[in-house]
Amino acid sequence: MCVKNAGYSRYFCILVIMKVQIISLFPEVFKPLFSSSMLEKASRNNLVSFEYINLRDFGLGPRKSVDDTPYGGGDGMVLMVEPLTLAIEKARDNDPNAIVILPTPRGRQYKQSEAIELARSKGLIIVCAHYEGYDERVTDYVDRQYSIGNYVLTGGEIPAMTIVDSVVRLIPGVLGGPESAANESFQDDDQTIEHPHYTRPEEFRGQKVPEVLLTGHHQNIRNWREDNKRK
Ligand code: 6GU
Repeated sequence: MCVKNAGYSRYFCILVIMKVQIISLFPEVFKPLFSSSMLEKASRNNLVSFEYINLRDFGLGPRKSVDDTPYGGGDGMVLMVEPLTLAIEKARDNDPNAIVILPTPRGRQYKQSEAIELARSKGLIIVCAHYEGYDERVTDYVDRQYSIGNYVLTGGEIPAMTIVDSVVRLIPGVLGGPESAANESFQDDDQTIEHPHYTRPEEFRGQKVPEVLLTGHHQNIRNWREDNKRK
């Protein structure tokens, strides 16, 4: 990206690279998504890089254990604080200014406004917890905790993918045209949903494309699009 330096009539060109480090016991699940479509193109163009840290590498003892039974009793296993913290510290050593994110149903609701804010960062570290949960003491080593909705998933991988996708597409140069990111859903206030879209054919099984979109009348089309946002 090239920016004009205020006061000097010069342009400075900077390579915009966002480094995304994912801490997970299942790093392989990310590869199909991150090596397809928009995300693949973004990494090919050096707009983003993906790196994986396997939590197992920080497991304790000869069996590389990462979890243990919960204090106080109950079902399931809890990810131990030490392997999680060591993995986060390793990722922070690689990128000291990165924002550390823990996807968790206990976090605050993830919204487009957060995606916009995260897209300004040069580095993200996403910690995918699993099993019944994680030792709460790890939260001292993270900057943000986000939930992606009011339901429970088995692990942080799908929320991590959601966050990465929503952020990377906002990095300048990732989307098609200059207006793509500006016009779209949720842009202003986490509320507004973009208007519906149509392409060829004009008629499919009796369903017609709204007449106004075929007229070429730009003001009427703008009005129709404005009226057909979901608010
Ligand atoms: Cl971020 N994690 C898990 N495990 N479940 C969730 C979630 C996160 N957000 C909604 N449900």
